[in-house]
Amino acid sequence: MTAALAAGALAVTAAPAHAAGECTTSGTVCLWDGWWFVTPKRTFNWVTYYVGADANDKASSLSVAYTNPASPYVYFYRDYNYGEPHVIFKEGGGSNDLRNQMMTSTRNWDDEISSIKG
Ligand SMILES: [Ca+2]
Repeated sequence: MTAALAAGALAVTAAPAHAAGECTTSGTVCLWDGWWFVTPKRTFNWVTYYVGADANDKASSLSVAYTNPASPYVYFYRDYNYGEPHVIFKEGGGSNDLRNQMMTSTRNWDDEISSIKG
C-alpha cells in the first residue's frame, strides 16, 4: 500500500493498544483470538495473503507494531488474498475489541480477518 490513503478513506484512529496487547516487533501485526488480548496471540508480517487455518476468522483484538518506512497503515481484509471489505489501522494502533469496529451497519469485524497488507 502507498503512504497516502485513497480519497474518502478513513483510517481507524483507535487509542493505542493497551499494554496487554503489545506487539513490538517492527514490521509485524498481532492478532489475538480473544477480546482484550486474550491468547492465543498470533504474529504476522504486514503482508500476509492468508493468516492460515488456525487463525482464520478468529481475531477478536489486534495491534499494529511500529514503523514500516513505506506506509504507516495496515489493511485487514475479510477474505484471503486481500478480499474486500477491509478495515484500516495505523502503526501503533489497534483494537481491544473488534466488535466495536463495524464492517457494515449490521456486521462487525469480530472473527472476520483473513488477510493483511501493510
Ligand atoms: Ca475470536
